[in-house]
Formats: sequence, structure tokens, C-alpha cells
Amino acid sequence: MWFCESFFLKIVYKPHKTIYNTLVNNKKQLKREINTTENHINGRIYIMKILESKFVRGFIKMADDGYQQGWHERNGGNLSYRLKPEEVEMIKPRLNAPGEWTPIGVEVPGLAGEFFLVTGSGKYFRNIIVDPEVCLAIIELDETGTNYRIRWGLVEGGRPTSELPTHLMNHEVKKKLTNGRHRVIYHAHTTNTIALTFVLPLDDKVFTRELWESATECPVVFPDGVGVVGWMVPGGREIAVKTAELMKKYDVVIWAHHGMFCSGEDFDLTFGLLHTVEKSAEILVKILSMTPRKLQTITPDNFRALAKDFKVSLPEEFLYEKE
Ligand code: 2HA
Ligand code: ZN
Repeated sequence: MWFCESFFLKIVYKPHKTIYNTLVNNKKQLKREINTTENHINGRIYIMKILESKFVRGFIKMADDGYQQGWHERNGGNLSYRLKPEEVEMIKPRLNAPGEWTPIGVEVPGLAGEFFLVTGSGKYFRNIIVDPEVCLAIIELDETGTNYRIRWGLVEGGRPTSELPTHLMNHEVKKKLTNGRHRVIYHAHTTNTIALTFVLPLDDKVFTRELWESATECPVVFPDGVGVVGWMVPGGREIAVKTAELMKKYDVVIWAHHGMFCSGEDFDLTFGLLHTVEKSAEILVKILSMTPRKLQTITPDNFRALAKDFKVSLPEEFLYEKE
């Protein structure tokens, strides 16, 4: 009798609540466990769904943040992420069977065997959040670093980003120089930075100094400065080689009349770097729209004082005296 009553109370009087709580609690528990790097749930092997993995969610969020900023009209811009070995292991059972190798167009032996999550050529950033499996791909490089093959994504067909040569050459440079810490390369069509390439000399020293002067945080966020590439045809080997050469010195490279490339350790740092440069460019565009001559600014000695307090080293080549 007692058994029947309690059963009755639970199921008949509050069935919605009981079922709801059970479902929600189970889901919460599952989410908690999926978020760990363990691939076991309650003693059973759990094969991570690619779209559930933290790096894919971070990638999609960053792409959408860039779109919301207005940096990705149509199919403008591209993003790539070098997977960690444990991420590759985690998703391996869900990758497609290996297909054909395709030439990258450049040689990146320092990235042999690595896996990358990349945006697709011709895909729109605004669609990534709604249909990531159509817009993105995971590619694998061969043992010579000259060919890639698609292992996930681009389910309606397509190729990795048209800027794959620049992305991979930048990754190769940064992997070596940062002992593997840098994993993200981001290219965006940043309006204000592009506008400045029509009015400032296309010179690393000028761009670095003017951007540093336009916002106090800049020398702390990009103490090495920024590199500038004069106008070139995008998408090929030549612009990739030129950009990668500058990436040996800088984490930021501006492409005249086109956009910006940034390199960083993770999605937050890389997005934050590009966002900071673009914000500073916006301030400079506003200054130049008001007057050709600044009444006051941050001086070379101010920068030296900043460097001391914030413990960054600012190369003297950018702290020249202006006439
Ligand atoms: O269309 O941004 O540089 C993608 C690009 C090419
Ligand atoms: Zn572009």
C-alpha cells in the first residue's frame, strides 16, 4: 500500500517534475563529464562528438565574434587552429576515412602529420555558427608537409580556405619560434586598419608607432610591433612567403588594402590581439578625420616609462623622434 501511494504521488501528481528533473540532472552530469578531457563516462568509452569538443566550440565562437564585429563581409576572412595531440586522439574515431592527398602549394615540413581545423574556401563566416559542418574542415597534413587531406566537415563539398598557404606557413614559423605554444592564425578584413593603409606609409615602423600612440594598452598587447605587406595578389605562395617572413618578427601582419593576420596561443588571445589593433586603428582614423596634426600624444619617453612599469621590452626602432 505504502509503495503504491508513493509511486502514485511521484508519477501521478508530479510526473512532469520528476521526469524533468531526471532529464536535466542526467544532462548536467553528462555535460560535466564531456567537458573533461577524459573519454570515459561511467566506466564506458565515450567517443567525443566533434561538434561538442571544446576547441571546435571555441573556434565557432571566435568566428562568430569576428562576424559580429563586421570584419567578415561575404566570404571574407579565414581562421585556422592547430589541434593538440590529445584533441586528435579524442576525435579520431569520428574522422572520415582518409581520402585523396591534395598539394598545399607550399612546403611546411615543420607541420608534418599535424591536424588543423580551418574555415572553408568561399564559406561565409555568418553561416559558421548555423552550419559548422558545411563551413569548416579538419585537415591532416602528410609526412612531408606538402599535401593535405580532408578528414571531417565540408559536407556539401569544397576546399579549405584559399589562404591555406599563408595560414600553414605562419603556423610553421610560430610553432618553431614559440615551442608549439601558438596554435591560432586569424585573417580578418578589419575596416579601420585597411583604411589606414591608404594614408600611412606602408612601413612597419610608422604603423607600429601610430597604432601604439592611439591607445595606451597597445605597446603592452603587441610590444613587438606590427609588420606591413604592400599590396599583393592574395591566396598564393608569394604572399604566404612574405607574410611568414614578417611573422618571424611580429604576431601581427597587415596586408595593404586587404586586412590583417594575427597569430596567438589560443582563441581569446588571438581574437583579443586583432581586436586591439583594429580598435586602435579606429581611434587613429577618427583623429585623422578631425585633424592632420595631433595636439598632444604619447611620447617616446612615455613609452619607455610604460615599458618599465609593465615589464615589456619595446624596441627602440619604434621610438624615433618625429620632426
Ligand atoms: O575570401 O579573405 O583573403 C577570403 C579571403 C581571402
Ligand atoms: Zn582576405
